[in-house]
Amino acid sequence: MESSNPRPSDPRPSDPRPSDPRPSVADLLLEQPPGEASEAEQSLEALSARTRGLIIESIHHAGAGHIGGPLSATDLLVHLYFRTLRIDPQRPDWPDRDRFILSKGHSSIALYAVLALRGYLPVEELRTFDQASSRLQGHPDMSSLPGLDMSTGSLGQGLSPGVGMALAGRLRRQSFRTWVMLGDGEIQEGQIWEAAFVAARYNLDTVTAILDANDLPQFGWPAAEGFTRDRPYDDPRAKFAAFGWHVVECDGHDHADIARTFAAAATHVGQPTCVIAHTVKGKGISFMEGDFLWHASVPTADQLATALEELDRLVQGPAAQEVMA
Ligand SMILES: Cc1ncc(C[n+]2csc(CCOP(=O)(O)OP(=O)(O)O)c2C)c(N)n1
Ligand SMILES: [Mg+2]
Repeated sequence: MESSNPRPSDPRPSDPRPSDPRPSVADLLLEQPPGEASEAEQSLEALSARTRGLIIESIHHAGAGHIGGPLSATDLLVHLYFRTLRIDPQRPDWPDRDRFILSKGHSSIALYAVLALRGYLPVEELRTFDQASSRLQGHPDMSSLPGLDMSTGSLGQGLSPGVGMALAGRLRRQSFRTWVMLGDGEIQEGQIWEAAFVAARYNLDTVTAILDANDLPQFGWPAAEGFTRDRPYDDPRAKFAAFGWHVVECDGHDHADIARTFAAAATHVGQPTCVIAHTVKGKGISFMEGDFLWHASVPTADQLATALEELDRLVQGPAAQEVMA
C-alpha cells in the first residue's frame, strides 16, 4: 500500500505517541510498512467498522444528529487520520501539521469518532455528543476541541479557508498539506467555485479536496417540483477540471484505492487535486444505505442492535478482533 506519511525530509515532533485507549492497534497501523499491508488493511477496515459503530451509538445516545453522511465519509476519514495526515495527537497545534477541514460539517460525529480512536480525545467523550456543554457539537467548533482546524457547518465555506491556509503556508515556507472534505450536495454552493478558481490560479498543489460523492444530498436533488435522484449539475470531474484542477477518482470504501488516489494527490505538482471518492450514503448498515431518510434520523434501540451485529460480521481476523473489542 502506498502512503504519503511521513515525508522523509519533514521535521517530526519529539514525542509522537498519543495516549490512545487502544494504543496497540493505533501503533500497529502507524508502524506497518507500506506495501506489506494486508493485515494493516484489514485493520483499517476494522477501524472503519469500529468508527461506524461509534457513530451510530453516539447518534442513538444523543437522540439527534446526521448519520448517512458520516457513514459515507468514514473510510476516507479513517484513512486520512491513520495513514495520510502528518499529525501528532499530542500536539494538535503543531505549526507544521497537515490541516484537515470537514467542510461538510454536519458529518462531525464521524470526525470526532476518528479523532477519538486516533488519541485526540477519550472515546467515552463521544457520549457527550450534541449536549450543550460538550466539546463535540453537532457541527465542528474549533474553539472548543483541539485538533479541529476549522469550524464548519454552513455548507460551502470550508474550501476557502483551506485555500487561505495553503497560501499562508507557502508564504511562510512551511511544507504542510491541506485537505478539505466536501459533500456532493454542498458543491452546489457558489463559494466552493470561487475557492476552486483561486486554488488553481495560484497553482496550490498542497491543497486536496476530497469529494464525498454519495450521490445524495438531504432529500435528493432539488427539482422544479420536489426532489429527484437525477443530478442537476455537470459531472464534477469535468467541472473541477474546467476550473484548472487535477482530478482523480476512487472507490471511497476501498482502502487500497483510497491510498492510491491520496498518494496521487499528495505528489501531483502544479495544480490542486480533487479526489472524487465514490461512496454510499449510510454505508455499512444495510437498511440505511442509499436512503435519504437516513440523512439525519435516529436509530431505535432495535435498529442499533441490528446495525452493530452487521458491523461485527464485517470484520474478521486477530487484528480486527482487537480493534472491535
Ligand atoms: C448553507 C447551508 N444550507 C443548508 C444546510 C442544511 N444541510 C445540512 S446537510 C445538507 C445536505 C448536504 O448534502 P451533501 O453535501 O451531499 O452531504 P452528505 O450527503 O455527505 O450528507 C443540508 C442541505 C447547511 N448546513 N448549510
Ligand atoms: Mg451527498
